[in-house]
Parts: sequence; structure tokens; C-alpha cells
Amino acid sequence: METLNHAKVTRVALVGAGAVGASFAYQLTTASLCEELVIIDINKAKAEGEAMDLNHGVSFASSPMRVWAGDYADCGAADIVVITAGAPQKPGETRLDLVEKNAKIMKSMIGEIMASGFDGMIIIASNPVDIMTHLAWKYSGLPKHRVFGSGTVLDTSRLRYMLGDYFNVDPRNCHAYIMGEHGDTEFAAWSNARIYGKSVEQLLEENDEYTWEDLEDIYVNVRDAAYHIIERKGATYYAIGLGLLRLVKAVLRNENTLLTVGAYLDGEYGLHDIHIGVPAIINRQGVRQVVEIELSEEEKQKMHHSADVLMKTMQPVL
Ligand code: 6V0
Repeated sequence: METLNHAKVTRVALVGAGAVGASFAYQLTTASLCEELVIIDINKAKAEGEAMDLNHGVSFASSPMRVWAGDYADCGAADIVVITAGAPQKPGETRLDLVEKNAKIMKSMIGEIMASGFDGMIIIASNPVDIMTHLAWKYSGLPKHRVFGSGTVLDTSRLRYMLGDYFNVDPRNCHAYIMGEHGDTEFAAWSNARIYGKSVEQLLEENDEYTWEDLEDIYVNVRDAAYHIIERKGATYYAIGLGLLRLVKAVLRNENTLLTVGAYLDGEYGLHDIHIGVPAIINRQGVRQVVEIELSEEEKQKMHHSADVLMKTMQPVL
């Protein structure tokens, strides 16, 4: 009997079974996006424990999935490798303080991943994420559209949540982006923001309860959100876990959807040879296209300042 032979099994490999990795893995088991999830961590016992715990919930998921603690050889057959391994921020530490520590870790991980024969897509969350993404891309030798970072996807989600709260509307109706470094120099692209179809200027004109001061406070709260959470619970992981799931879904479902990721710039926004948070269309190929939105002069300066800070910080590890 003739059998159908398009049974390619979709595999996601997760490198880093810490708080961020485990949150992402947990979401993935409920999402029916892939058949296999392999978890890799230098701490094998942690990866094993996470795989056991997740497998014990698989009977409650909408479709079965195979989860196991594996090693780098298992990346060879993966469609996507998601990297969340590395030292996290300690209280008072900026993301950029992590650069040297995590650059070394990234080099060894990418070496092992590529040695497996991997030829898929890499998504990075480890901080400082823009720099780690750039290094991962360089070390991997993969085409630029196939290596991207979570960039400002989380920051944009934070912004949309806070704008939704302020304007009392569904965050999904708040189209506004945080761009630049995922970190202290990121900025809100207010000139492009649309809240239920209206520009921010228009909303402020129509209702004098809304002010630019409040919007500036919202931006500052978005920018400093990780510090506020780390002070209280030591780390942030649920929202970035969901953000990573969103990126993986955009790829595996070939969504052609706009998300603010850490994409490689090759002249867009006047910047070259850098990964930084920008709106981009994501599909099965990865970054299909970086979208150049019209920025105000002030926003352009902020973008360039953010890129300068990243470039300077990255120099010693390039
Ligand atoms: P964590 O809970 O300490 O987990 C890190 C994991 O990485 C641990 O399980 C380690 O054993 C593992 N690890 C360390 N070195 C290696 C190695 N060489 N090979 C394999 N595994 C290794 O940290 P957490 O999960 O909280 O954070 C992980 C990374 O995500 C950090 O760099 C964070 O700063 C970063 N985040 C990024 C965010 C974003 O928006 N991009 C948001 C939050 C955290």
C-alpha cells in the first residue's frame, strides 16, 4: 500500500533550561506547534527534570508532543533552535554588564549546534540580546534572515499592555513599537503609534485627561520593567517565554506577521552590520523583511544613539 510520505516531524531545540527556557517550554507544550522539543542545558539534571515535569502534563495538552533532555547532536534535525542559556542579570546589573560572560558561552554553544549539522533557524533571548544575536549570527555562518533575536518584542508587549491600561482598550488595539536596544537606550516610536486607529497626538487633543507626561512615564516604566521585576522576584521569565512562543509560532505557521525583533540591518535606518530591535515581517524563512517605518528626527537620533551604545559595547568581543 502506498503511504503518504510528508511526515516531517517538526522539532524545536531549546538551549537553556533556566527560568526563561522553562517558561517557553511550558508554553510550547500547550501550543500544538511542533511534535518534538529537545531541551539542552549544561546542567543536565535541570534539563531532565524539566522534560519529566513537562511530559507529565502532555496528556492534558491538545496534541501529543515528545519532550526529552538531549544534547547538541539533537539540534541536527531541529527546525528552530531557541537559545535562552547564559548568566542572567543580577540586581543592579545592566544587560550590557553581561556581555563578556555570555559571549564566551554563546561561542561554545553555537560551535556545538553547528557541529550537529544544524541548518535551520536560530532565535536568541540570552542577554544582552542584540549583541548575543549578532555574535550567534557571526559564529554560525547562517544567512542573516535565519538568525534573529527577541529584540524588543517583550518591550513592545509591555508598552501595548500599559497603553491598553491607560487608554482603557484591548492591548491588541494598541499598535506601537519599542525600538532600539533591548535595554536602557530603547525608545518608544510615538510618531507611529496608533491606538484604536488614532494617533497619539489626536487622542491627546481630543481628551485633556491624556498627557505627554503620562506617556513618558509609560515609556520609562516599560524601559525599566525588568529592573522593577528583578527587584521583586529575582528574574523575569513568563512574558519573555510567551514572546518566544510568539516568534516560534510566526515562523512555524509562516505567518508573515510584524513583530519587533533583533534583526540584522544592512542600511535600513541608516545602520549597518548590527542586530537591533526593529519591526520586521517574520515567516517560515525567518526575517522576511525589515520594515523601515517613518521616524521623527528625534526618534532617528535615539535609534542611532542606541546603535552606538551597542556597537561600543560589542567592540571588545567582536
Ligand atoms: P537562568 O534561570 O539562570 O537559566 C540559565 C540557564 O542557562 C541555566 O539553566 C544554565 O545551566 C544554562 N547555561 C549556562 N551556561 C550554559 C552553557 N554553556 N550551555 C548550556 N546551558 C548553559 O537564567 P534565565 O532563564 O532567567 O535567563 C536566561 C537568559 O535570558 C539571560 O541571559 C537573561 O538575561 C535573558 N533574558 C532575556 C530576556 C529578553 O527579553 N530577551 C528577558 C528575560 C531574561
